Amino acid sequence: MRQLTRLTSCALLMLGASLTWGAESTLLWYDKPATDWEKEALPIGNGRIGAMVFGGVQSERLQISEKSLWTGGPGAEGGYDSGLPEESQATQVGQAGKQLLGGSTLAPEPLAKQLGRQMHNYGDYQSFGDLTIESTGAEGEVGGYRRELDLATATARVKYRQGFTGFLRDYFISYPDQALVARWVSTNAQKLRVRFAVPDNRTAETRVEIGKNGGRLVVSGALKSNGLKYAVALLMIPQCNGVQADGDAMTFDGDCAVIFILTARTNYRMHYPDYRDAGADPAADAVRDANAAATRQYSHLARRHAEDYRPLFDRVKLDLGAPASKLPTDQLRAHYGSGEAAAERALEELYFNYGRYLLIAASRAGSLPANLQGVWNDKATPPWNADYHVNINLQMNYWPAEVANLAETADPLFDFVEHLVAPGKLAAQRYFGAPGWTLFLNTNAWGYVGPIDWPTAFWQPEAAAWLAQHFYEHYLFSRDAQFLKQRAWPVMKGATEFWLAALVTDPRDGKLVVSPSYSPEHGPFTAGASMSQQIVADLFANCSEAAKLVGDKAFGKRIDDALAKLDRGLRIGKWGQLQEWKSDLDDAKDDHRHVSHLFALHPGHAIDALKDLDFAKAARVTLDARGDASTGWSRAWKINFWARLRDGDRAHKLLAGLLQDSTLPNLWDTHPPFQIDGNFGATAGMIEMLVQSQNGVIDVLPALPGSWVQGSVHGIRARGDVTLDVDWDSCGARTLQLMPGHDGPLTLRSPAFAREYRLGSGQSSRRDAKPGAADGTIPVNAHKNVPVTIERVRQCMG
Ligand code: FUC
Repeated sequence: MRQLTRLTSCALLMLGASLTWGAESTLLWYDKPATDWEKEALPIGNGRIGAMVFGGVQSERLQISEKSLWTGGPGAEGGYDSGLPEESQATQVGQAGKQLLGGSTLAPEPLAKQLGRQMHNYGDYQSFGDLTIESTGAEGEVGGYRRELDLATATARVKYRQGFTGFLRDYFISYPDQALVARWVSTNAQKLRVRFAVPDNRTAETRVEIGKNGGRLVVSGALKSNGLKYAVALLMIPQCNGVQADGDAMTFDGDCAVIFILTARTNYRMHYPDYRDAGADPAADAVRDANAAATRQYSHLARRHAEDYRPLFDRVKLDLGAPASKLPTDQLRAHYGSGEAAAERALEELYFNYGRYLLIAASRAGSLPANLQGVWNDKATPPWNADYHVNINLQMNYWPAEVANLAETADPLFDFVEHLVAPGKLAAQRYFGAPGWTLFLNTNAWGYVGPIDWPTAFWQPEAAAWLAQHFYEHYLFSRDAQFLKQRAWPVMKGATEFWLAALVTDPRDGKLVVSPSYSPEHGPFTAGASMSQQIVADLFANCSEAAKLVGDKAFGKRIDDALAKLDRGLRIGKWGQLQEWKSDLDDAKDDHRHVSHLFALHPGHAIDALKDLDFAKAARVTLDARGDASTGWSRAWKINFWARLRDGDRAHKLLAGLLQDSTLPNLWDTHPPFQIDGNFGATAGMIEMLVQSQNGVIDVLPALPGSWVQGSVHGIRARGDVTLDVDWDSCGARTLQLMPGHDGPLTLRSPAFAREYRLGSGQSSRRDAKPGAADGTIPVNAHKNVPVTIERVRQCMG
């Protein structure tokens, strides 16, 4: 820990304001400290632990979160039932379903009264507390202030001068060491006081111990709500002597760098129904983590963090040709839309990189998935409990995972969904008398699977089917047969078993429909709303393919029989729109944010814009009617829709709207309030503009906007276990490189390769000219790990 000498720190600081650690496209920076948690503070995280860094001068605040610290659930006074009634509701659900068959509608309120349930001990995601470090050593004017979030190294930094003293502070949260690490360096003596404050909804005991290498502060206790135990351990390790205890705080007065290590643990376990790790002692666990981290020097901790993070982040690179901008990020964002192309491209690159950064920071193996706020929360009662909404939001969080080459970040989602199957089976039984599993609108850290009582949203039994899509998509991208058999298949089969039993025959046309069915947050209740049918069709189609792959013929036959009778939820209505309901009820003046009846376009793929021309046209009519302005996640979804419709300029217009109207100065998406799904949905949408692969063809630059005149993207994943690099100019794709992970045929497509292209494979630089198809389709016989290069022959005249 004693590596960084005064001299080095001095040298670093003398480089002053001109020192830039990262490229513009991977650097958020500001010229003043944050005062607003939601809009200004900067997020760092390792999936399980999150921190918001304010960058204060005299008083630094790091607000800490840990994914499993939830109130409610088992242990809460009055008990917990996962949202499930003791008595079966299957008869009532069946009757409501029958009532709707034939085309009637029902208002949501009476059904919510009958089938909805008040959330009981649902709980809220909690703040872990606030680390405050006061620095009183220096006096005089503050100058050269800069606060950064370096996405390339996942490190937040603060630097400034005060009087004649320079300060430099670094913060990162290490996944391999499960610890927040901070380093405070100054060119003169530092006088610091550090404490950790927890909210008052928990018991708290603070212990401060001073040892020969520094001080240790441990705060531990239990949530009053449910007895969940928590602990935070903070080590203060200066490179020289000088730590003292001061009540519940530690102080330091000395002339050297100071390292802080903060760890956090609870006794939560993601396991239905107990959700407790009986053997865990969070205080001992947090101290163990901290002591283990402290055996390494700061430079070693930083290297281990970089070695873990960089291989994930560096897999993808987007270059939109933006020169470096001189503007701080908040100004860059505020200027967006003023017509300065270079600055706009710069923000787009940065926003794209930020989405990938946020996913790595909010979702790593071994903890809960990214919730509505990722891993960051400063409130006791956050909006929507900072939970897992499963009628779009949780799914959207994971849209970039596969395409942005970050499949590992979906691990927590898979673990979480697998653990929902057990309570989800009870939900299927109690509400439908059906086998398999399901859940409704929302869930929490405690496996909540019942409906709530919010009339316009509570009924969403398609959630399990929608979540199952992520498992099959993971197989399509990875072609990992073991994952398919061992993890995807049980989840998919269970979700399918539920719908095989729960679908009913519609007397209007003899088709199988969902009833009661409720188009998300936008009813009325009907039989066979389009979204319900499209999600079930997507599940059945995936499950039918998977049945062949895992060799479950009997089940495959049952699915195929049902698929033949299933209403696919695709109809064109009287004003040319894609219908939201089976009856033509759509109002052309309606601008509701949910456009769930376009599920078949994205994230489903039943509508192929090049083949299903009528449905694609109807989807356009619907999107035009709904308009572009909306809440954050809704705009993000629309980027994906327009990309799938192959309209790059319109997709870009949506992205521009999101950046202008639904993005905060720290580049977080705002609904409002802050909701992280929009960041992830837009990142995925930008990739959909560049590469698509959902219909058996790897489509290169399917929705390139005119404003992305030239650029390149590296490391994008396509279905079939393929990694792609593309670069383009104003005439479209120029070179395409692909690295297949499996042997077998692939089909690529780009109009730039129409009629003639050059193809080379392996390490050879020879590229043979080939006659191409009129539509730019290219068949490739891929060999595992043998790169393929395709080049445009036609010269670009500008
Ligand atoms: C869905 C949306 C809301 C909000 C909530 C968290 O219910 O309809 O707009 O995003 O999730």
